[in-house]
Amino acid sequence: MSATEARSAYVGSPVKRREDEALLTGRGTFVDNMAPPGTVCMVVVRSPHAHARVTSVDLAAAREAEGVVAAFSAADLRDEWKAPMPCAWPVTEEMKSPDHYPLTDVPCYQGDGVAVVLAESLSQAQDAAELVEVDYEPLDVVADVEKALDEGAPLVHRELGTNECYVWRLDTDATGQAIDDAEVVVTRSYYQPRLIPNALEPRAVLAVPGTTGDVTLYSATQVPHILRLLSAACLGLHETKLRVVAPDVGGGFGSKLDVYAEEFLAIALARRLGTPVKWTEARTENYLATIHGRDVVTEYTLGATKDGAITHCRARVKAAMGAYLQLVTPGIPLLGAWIYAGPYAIPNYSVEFTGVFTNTTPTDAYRGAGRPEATYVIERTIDALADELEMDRVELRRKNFITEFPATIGSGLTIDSGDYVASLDRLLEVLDLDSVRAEQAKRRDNGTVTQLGVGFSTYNEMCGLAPSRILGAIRYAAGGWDTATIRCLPTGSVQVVTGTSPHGQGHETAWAQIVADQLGCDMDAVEVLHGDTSISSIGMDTYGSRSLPVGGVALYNAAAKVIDKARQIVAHQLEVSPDDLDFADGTFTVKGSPDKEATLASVAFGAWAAHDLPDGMEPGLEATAVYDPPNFSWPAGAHAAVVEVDTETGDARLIRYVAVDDVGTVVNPLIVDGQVHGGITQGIAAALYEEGTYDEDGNLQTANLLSYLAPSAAELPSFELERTESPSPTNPLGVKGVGETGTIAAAPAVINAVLDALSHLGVKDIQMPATPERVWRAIQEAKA
Ligand code: MCN
Repeated sequence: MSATEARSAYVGSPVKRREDEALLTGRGTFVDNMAPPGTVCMVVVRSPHAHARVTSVDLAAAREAEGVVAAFSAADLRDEWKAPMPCAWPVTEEMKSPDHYPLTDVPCYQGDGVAVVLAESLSQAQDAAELVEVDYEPLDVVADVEKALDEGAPLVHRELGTNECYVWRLDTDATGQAIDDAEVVVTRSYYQPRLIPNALEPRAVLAVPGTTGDVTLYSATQVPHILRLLSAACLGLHETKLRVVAPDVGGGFGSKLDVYAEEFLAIALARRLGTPVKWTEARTENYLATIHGRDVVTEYTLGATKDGAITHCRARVKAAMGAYLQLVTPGIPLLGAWIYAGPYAIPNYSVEFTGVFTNTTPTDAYRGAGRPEATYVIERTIDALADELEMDRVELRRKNFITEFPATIGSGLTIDSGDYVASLDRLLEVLDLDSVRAEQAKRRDNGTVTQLGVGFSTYNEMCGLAPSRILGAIRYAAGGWDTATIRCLPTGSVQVVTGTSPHGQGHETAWAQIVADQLGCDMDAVEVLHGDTSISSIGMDTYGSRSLPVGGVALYNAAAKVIDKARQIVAHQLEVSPDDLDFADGTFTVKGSPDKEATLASVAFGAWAAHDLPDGMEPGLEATAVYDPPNFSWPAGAHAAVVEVDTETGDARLIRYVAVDDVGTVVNPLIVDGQVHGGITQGIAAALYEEGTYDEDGNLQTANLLSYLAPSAAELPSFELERTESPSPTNPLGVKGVGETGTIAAAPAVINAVLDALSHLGVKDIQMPATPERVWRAIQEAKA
């Protein structure tokens, strides 16, 4: 065992999350619970119109109301903004990007902010906001992603002259020759509806002004580092004058990977008024003014030989941007752009994305971001191709799997490792497909009202965002590295500072597992600090299932540096060569003289006291590592859903869900299971329940939890989870990300199962979510 190899006492063990006791006993620290003296509450007055020109804002009555401290219109605050709200991913040079400010006098979606009111209490601010009189001149609206591209459609931003934001292509078959030559071609169109993230804790911000023009911003954010950088730029502040703290954050699922108007407003107004300013989102505001996901139309084609070798895939994607470009809006569809061939060896590859403005809430990252969109169309179309070829759906998948790794795929990237056949085999074993098919056949023969269906989804994905040079090549403004510092304190305790920013993923536990194994100490001795830019001053935060494959590897490398420095110190003190030292379980021993030893804790004390260090060595036992991954992380797996469909009412119920995932080496199986549970649930939600809809006037029809059906545990069976393990050769931990796998895989498995249950009735397509009404209509149409 080399000095830096983990001894695997904690890594791989289902250690309970150290975060949970405080959270489960109500002792978490959430932004809305904070109330420094003098805090005033902010309420944003939002446009009821999806598109309008504000002709006047009368704040007089609001300003007179009890408890009101101040009220401002967009015009009042214009000088606060030194730059528009940022979009960090201009995906093409020609991309159209409208100016976007925290308040506007031309609201472009329902919920766009037009004024703010600040009062001593929240209820006073809410009451006063009702007194703000805004006159609107309504403008024409387009809320539908396809209609927005029609000739003569209303323009979301007249000054841009078009609703087309960008067109982006990746084409290895520009002539379409492979499709022309294919013996069998299947083309299908799909709409993947708008999804509205529902974090347990809504967004919340508290800006506290300091005495030197500085501000501390507490925010329920996934990205304190990015938030500090971009707020400073937008407000014209030195970055050093802004401290951003993400305390306990109750989930985000991508929606808090953003910088929002309310964050900029709170900072600007705290500075202006000299008092802390707090804003907490109401649930309906969450629906209106926090980013949404998906809203994508895709035409997808597979070309194959008659015996089922897939030769070509082609995707034409129209993706709604909503009314503005938030932090990474235009790049989200592209996050799937390299995996439209899925886990299959398809040589010819062609994808084209059109970003489209509509008068709707901006879209951005929502769990899976771009990859669920790709997996859905591939896995639906694979089933259609199998039917066309009269081949078994599972066997068509198996026949086309990539089997040799590393594998350079049609889109040009290289998948580091995997064993897709192993995951599928294990799935079939756990599922016991023969008995499911036997029960299905029995019900079909009997004409039972409740029919049975089984659906598959074999997927791979790219996460672990990301190699910086690739991000640069695709025009993303930042890098994809991350950082960690490990500080051995003189008492033998260990402080870890990470650039990641957990908001439900359990990094405090998993990071302590990794470090304790490497340094050979007790997990309880390891403290993990994060989410405060004054403690962790640089970092790239948490999203894109990157924290373990990037931040966790930085941690591993920092621990290796600490051990190296300690080795130099021990070698000096024991008067041996560093190469003569072994390190295991936190102790250095001299090869051949096991009685000569030094513990890492004693070295930490010696390095702190600094009485006897090698010449020129700095005191202290501490190291920082910055890790830029050489490749993405490539998890994969095979999922199956079994559903019962009531053919009279259209009610589709999931009765089994089996998932076999391969996320490389697993640090904490308990956390990984939890991540997969949550991810699958969000995929099932898209398949059967959730859909954000607008009417033609751009009114959000699903603006609360009564009309937007987020499922609970009661709607779901117990998931049957299994794993195969293909360690990643690109990082020393062998890990791949897991945060999004379930969401990426689940939706097509469920819809394929619903269609399988009804295939004997002639039903070939049902749009997500497969609500009872949609299923019932599909059955009636097939009968007609
Ligand atoms: N892990 C592990 N072994 C692996 C892979 C991961 O033990 N081989 C553990 C990690 O140590 C970490 C957790 O699983 O504790 C997730 O790791 P990773 O896949 O690196 O993902 P991130 O930590 O970067 O989290 C982001 C990811 C994303 S993109 C979304 S969206 C999402 C998700 O995590 N949002 C979540 N999971 C969420 N979970 C909660 N509770 N709340 C959210 O908002």
